[in-house]
Amino acid sequence: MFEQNPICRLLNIKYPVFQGGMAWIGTAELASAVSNAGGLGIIGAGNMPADLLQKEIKKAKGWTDKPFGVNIMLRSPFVKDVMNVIVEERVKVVTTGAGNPAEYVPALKEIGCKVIPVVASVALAKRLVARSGADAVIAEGTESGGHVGDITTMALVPQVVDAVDVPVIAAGGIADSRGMAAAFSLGACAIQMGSRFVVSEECIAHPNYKQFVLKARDRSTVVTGRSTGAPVRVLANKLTKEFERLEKEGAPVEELEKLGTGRLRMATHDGDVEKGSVMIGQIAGMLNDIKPVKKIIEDIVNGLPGALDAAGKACD
Ligand code: TUI
Repeated sequence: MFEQNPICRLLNIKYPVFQGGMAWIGTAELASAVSNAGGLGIIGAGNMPADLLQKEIKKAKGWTDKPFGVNIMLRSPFVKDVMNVIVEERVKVVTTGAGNPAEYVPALKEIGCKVIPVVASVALAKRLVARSGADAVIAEGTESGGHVGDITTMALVPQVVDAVDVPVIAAGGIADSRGMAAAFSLGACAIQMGSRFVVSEECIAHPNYKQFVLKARDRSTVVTGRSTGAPVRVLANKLTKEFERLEKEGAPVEELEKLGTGRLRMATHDGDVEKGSVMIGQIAGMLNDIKPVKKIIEDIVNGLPGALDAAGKACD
């Protein structure tokens, strides 16, 4: 299985399954578990200072001999130093998020790093492939958790597939074999999942965070921060109510940004799921159990032929 898959061949991995590079919880623990299970684990640099990221990379190197990646959050104040650490550590795969990584691509390609930006639009996908030489792109729909664009996975993936000549990884709203089969039907050749890995045994998120995700239903998430230019999908709670009230009142961007500062860590590490920012995708409503990473990946991959058959049966 997957011997000819372009992403497995490009990255030398067993299964075409990426773990989304989540800030604060996409740690070496989770990334190495995903890589050891045959997927691509990704350390989420988020707003992490470069020295801390370097420690995570070294930990991951100690825990897996398989390829793993780092996600660079382009809005981070430390992005330049983070880039230097990535070059120094000779990281094999970099994904980027929350912006346009064009200026950083040449330095990464120089060290032989595969560069795979997350895109939320066809225009950026085209630009990054044609002008910057991105090796693949992750087309991420608005179903995702955290920072989001506004096009759904269903509409975005086939349009990106048609627009570029590199492999496309589908992300947003995928958490089981049916989602993987759908992504393949849309022309993607790999998937990226974040939410599913949050409720894994290896994810270091506080137990309150995981339980809040397990309780979520289909309509439990909201997107806040559209007015600040940084829309973020999170589980509705006291924080989002306060945010929405201020947004409606037309509060200045600085006030809204101040309200959001430090809130992700408050949820992921302190376990305050009412005042913290509980980033998660719309598929959270389907997540009902905490499993080891290896089991998550194997269940999805083993269920894929059945899911593809089921789709075929609709044509009988
Ligand atoms: O990056 C993510 N998800 C994230 S980053 C994050 S940390 C954060 N916290 C508060 C505010 C902002 C970030 C939490 N979750 N996903 C990848 C992603 N990238 N989704 C959408 C985009 C994106 C959006 C616009 C990528 C490029 C883009 O282009 C802008 C441009 O310049 O054309």
